[in-house]
Amino acid sequence: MSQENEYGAGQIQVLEGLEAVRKRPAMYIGSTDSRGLHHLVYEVVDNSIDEALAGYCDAIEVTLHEDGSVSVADNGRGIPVDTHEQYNRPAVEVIMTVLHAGGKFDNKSYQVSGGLHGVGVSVVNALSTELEVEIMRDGAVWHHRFEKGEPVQGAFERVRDMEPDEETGTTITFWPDNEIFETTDFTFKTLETRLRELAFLNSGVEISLTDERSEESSTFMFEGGIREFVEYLDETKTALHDDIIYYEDETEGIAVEIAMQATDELQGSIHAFANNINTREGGTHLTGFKTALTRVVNDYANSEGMLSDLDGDNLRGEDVREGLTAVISVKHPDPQFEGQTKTKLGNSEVRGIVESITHEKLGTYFEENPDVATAIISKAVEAARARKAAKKAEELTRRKSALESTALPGKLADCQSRDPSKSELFVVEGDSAGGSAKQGRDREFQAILPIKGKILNVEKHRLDRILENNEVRALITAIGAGIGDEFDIDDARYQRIILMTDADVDGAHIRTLLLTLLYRHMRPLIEAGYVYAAQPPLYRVRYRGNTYDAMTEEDRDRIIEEKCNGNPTQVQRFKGLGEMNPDQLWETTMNPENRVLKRITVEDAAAADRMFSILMGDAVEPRKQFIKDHATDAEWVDI
Ligand code: 0RA
Repeated sequence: MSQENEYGAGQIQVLEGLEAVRKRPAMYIGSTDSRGLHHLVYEVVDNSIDEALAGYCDAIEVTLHEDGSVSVADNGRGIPVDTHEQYNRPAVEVIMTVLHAGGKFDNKSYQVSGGLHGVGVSVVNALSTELEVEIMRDGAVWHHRFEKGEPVQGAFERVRDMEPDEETGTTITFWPDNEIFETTDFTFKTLETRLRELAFLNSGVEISLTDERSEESSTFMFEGGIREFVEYLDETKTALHDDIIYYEDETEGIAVEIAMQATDELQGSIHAFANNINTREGGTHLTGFKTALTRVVNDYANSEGMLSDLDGDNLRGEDVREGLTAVISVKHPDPQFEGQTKTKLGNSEVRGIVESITHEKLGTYFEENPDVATAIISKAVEAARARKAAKKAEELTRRKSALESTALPGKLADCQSRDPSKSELFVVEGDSAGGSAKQGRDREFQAILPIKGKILNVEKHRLDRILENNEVRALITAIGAGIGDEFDIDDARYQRIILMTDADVDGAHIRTLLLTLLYRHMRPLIEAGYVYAAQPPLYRVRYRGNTYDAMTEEDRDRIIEEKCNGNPTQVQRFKGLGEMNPDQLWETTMNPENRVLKRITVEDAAAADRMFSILMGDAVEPRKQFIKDHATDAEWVDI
């Protein structure tokens, strides 16, 4: 084959590849909503993180520009600019246009790009109207430019010599294509959370984020790595020991790092990562850790005779993990991701490796720090006692409800449908709103459960106490899928659970209490996307026989301006759901044709855990601060 033919074939392959990405973007980046949009940034940052893991880069700067573009700059070696033999084009052009080309250039031991949706920067390029790259390497500054993934003819150039004191590196700037993405508006907080996490997971790398639109900025650099991650997660909690337990090891090219701390909380939170990817579905690293943790704690407790109160029983894993905050991070040369969302680590060898490292290092730690071991075990024994008491209480409730003619709570106005996929449960604050909702609903598929007053704060009580609360019990029975370890989502009687609370501070508080209960004890409902917040309007504007509902003050003002020429006939403010008559409630908030529901998602489990601990825990100052920080943007209902 002649040189020319080869070039032609390569060119065609590139164009076909880019076209495939633009035709089916979701296949490459998961989705084209806000989540997919933010993935573009993560994809580019992952390439810089790879440079850092290879030991050549220690600073990454992400900038959101006013014109909607984002740049990611690093001080790595710079993307190669020499001519790629096979393609007869600059290597940077190949990396930017050929799917999965990035990793093939360099034999890296761990590569994070190429992970979850890790498809390489070429995908970001294909999904951008424009992409510019500036490279400092081989003594010069180089530029190249692309449009919708295709190189702009003549745009590759050597701009100037590098100054003697200039650092090598790469800056990639891209403009996401608004014909592909539903939104191209980046959210500072979303990026900040992920970049902070990356900084924890890759100690010593400085990662900064600057938003030129709002002049917000953050810089993260953690010498202590995941130790500082645990400190951060436990910031508002009371720890049972000062030092963070930490160990690391490398076996057969697989690096394992674990940090943990026991707290007096009732909730534990273990966050497992593989090659910087949050493995929400767990996997072999998590299993190995849990197995060894339970064994080490029981071995120590037995040898010290600390389990005499448990009628000869051993501690269960869940007892030991109560109040435990842990971060597990493994880096693997060839990670296998499985599960529904590809966030479960599948490599079978990892289980034994994590298990034996934990067994050895944690065992030694306990021998050397008997005070810490004793604190952790006392807490676990307490948890085991409560677990046994809860079991008894639950059996009692079950027996009781079996005796009653109907197991469903009396306050529930159930729907007629028995098809969970069509059925909705409105959990409504207060009896008066509950009454309106019962009258206004479509009883075919909408059930109403009124909840009175503030429900129990489940963040502060164990399951035995939680089950004593009538409001909580009514909700559990109405949903019908059990609670805690016994929870089975297949038994859920509704696939939409809609929290309908007033649009005021009390309403937000009740919603948060309900969300805490769902998040802590029925989390699969949230993960399956079954949980929603209703969005009742705040204002009703009338003008010349028409009515318009507004969700916010800005909405109201816009309507007055645009629909009423600045002169509304009447503006009504709804103070609470109870003020709406049944028809209004149906029309504005319940009727599937008109209503706006907000699906509750758990974007980031670590952030959600922290949020619930802060919002529902004992420490007052951080809560005040949190609410002050988030009061205006209502985004915290999003978990
Ligand atoms: C391929 C090979 C080499 C570096 C890179 C790619 C690279 C890619 C990106 C993307 C963003 N920042 C980056 N930095 C480096 C290694 C080249 C060598 O051996 O010098």
